[in-house]
Amino acid sequence: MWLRIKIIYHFIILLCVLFTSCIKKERVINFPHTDLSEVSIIPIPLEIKATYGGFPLDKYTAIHIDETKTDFKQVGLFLAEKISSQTGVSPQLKVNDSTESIIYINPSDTFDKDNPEAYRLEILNDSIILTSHTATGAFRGVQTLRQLIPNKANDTLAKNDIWVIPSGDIIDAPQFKHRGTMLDVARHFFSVEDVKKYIDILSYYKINVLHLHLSDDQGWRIEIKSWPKLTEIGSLTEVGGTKGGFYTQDEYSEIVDYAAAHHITVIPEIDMPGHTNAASLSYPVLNGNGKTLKPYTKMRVGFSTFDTRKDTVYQFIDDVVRELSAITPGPYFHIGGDESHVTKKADYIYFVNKVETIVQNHGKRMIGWDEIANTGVDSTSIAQIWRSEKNMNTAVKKGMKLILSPAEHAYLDMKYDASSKFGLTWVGFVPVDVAYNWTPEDKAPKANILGIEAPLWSETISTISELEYLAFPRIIGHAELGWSIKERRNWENYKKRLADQHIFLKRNNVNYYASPLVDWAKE
Ligand code: TNX
Repeated sequence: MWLRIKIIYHFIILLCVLFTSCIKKERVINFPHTDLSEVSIIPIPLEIKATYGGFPLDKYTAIHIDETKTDFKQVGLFLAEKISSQTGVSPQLKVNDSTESIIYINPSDTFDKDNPEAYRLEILNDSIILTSHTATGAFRGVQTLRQLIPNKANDTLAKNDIWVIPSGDIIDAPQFKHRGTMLDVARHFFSVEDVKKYIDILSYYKINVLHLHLSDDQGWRIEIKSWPKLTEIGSLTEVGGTKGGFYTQDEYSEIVDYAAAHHITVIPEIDMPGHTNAASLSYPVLNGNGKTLKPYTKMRVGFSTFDTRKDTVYQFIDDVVRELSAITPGPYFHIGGDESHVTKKADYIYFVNKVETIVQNHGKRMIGWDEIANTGVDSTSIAQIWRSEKNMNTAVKKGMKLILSPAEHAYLDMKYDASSKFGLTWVGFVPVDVAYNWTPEDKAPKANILGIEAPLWSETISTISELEYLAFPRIIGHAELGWSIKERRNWENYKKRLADQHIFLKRNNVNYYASPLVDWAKE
């Protein structure tokens, strides 16, 4: 029965397409057409075929929205909003008599079911058909479409501005299902508005994971209702002695919802058993390093630890994981686990195994920095590799999945070069080409690689503009590494496409570092 309704539905859509293309005399647009395969798209799609025509986007364009599927409808509304903020024309949301060109957002039951983010974009001279199995796939396709809209109207026909989108066929899907970035809001706090702005730009490049580092020695950043002193005391500080801050649970949910609307999953991280000075300062019962607790606002870490043999500590962790998991729809919980230099080895192993059970009891899958591979974790937990190849190999032997964040390529907090105003240098400089020129798919057996993540630690940055300076443009290359297969990637070609991002970044007031390695386009 359902199948029959679906077949009829698709048949009606097909008839509509045929009908509109028959009754409307196809508009002949006399602009020089761009070759679709020459447009600067990042990440570069899997397949692009140019057909050397053009789709006229103007005030007579409509977006055909399937009203029965709310998630696809949201994608259509998102596209309408972005078109109107970029061009000033608002596409019609219903096909009517004045419609001359139509963008179909087309849910398909059969299209690439195995890859929920796959999409196809067929650009014809009077219609664009965006097809995908899921709304997430459609959302990714919308980002590609946004990148195809020329920055300026190609011309004006009888006072009608027209943006010509080059015609052709794009078939696309990501190589990794996890393409993330981590933001450290513990060393310096960033407001909900800052995080939302970051999400806007990340989603344009098809990043789909935002990992929030919510606690560290210098500050605790998330309201936990059963342990209120974490925010009353632990949130007050940050690096350098300025005033910290925290998200209420409502504010955290606002970030999670905003990310979800951009098809981005949020992963919360509570770093432990080390990196816990702010938590122990709030509740000294948790402390395991035997030292007098003081607020900490410097950068060096590795001195703090929870008392891993105390029941109260596990009661505390259970409450934190429970409250945070309840407001986190994504499947993961990150427990940190790095640089626990003053936790005895046996205590560390005991601790990680107990916390793994707590995380699983709250319905989440555990992620930890690569050190956790040296404990009895089970194969469902995930190791985030930042430093140690040895730990990576141990994790692979255990059958664990990996998130790759090798500092020498993926760390967004490293200085680009000697001119960088912000950033650290412990792994050396990470210029824009070094950030791009590595091959994650060759680092470990592909079956073990869940994906990649570029961390942005915030010891040296405290404003959104400084955040942007370190993140952009390196995160854009990282987005391509996560999405596009190595056969499609090439620095010389990427560099030209990156140069063209200047206009988008400028329009969105993003303070990127104009690296001299790139010949930035002039407007
Ligand atoms: C190492 S990467 C850390 C962080 C620092 C970062 C600075 C990792 C798991 N731990 O605590 O902020 O270096 O680059």
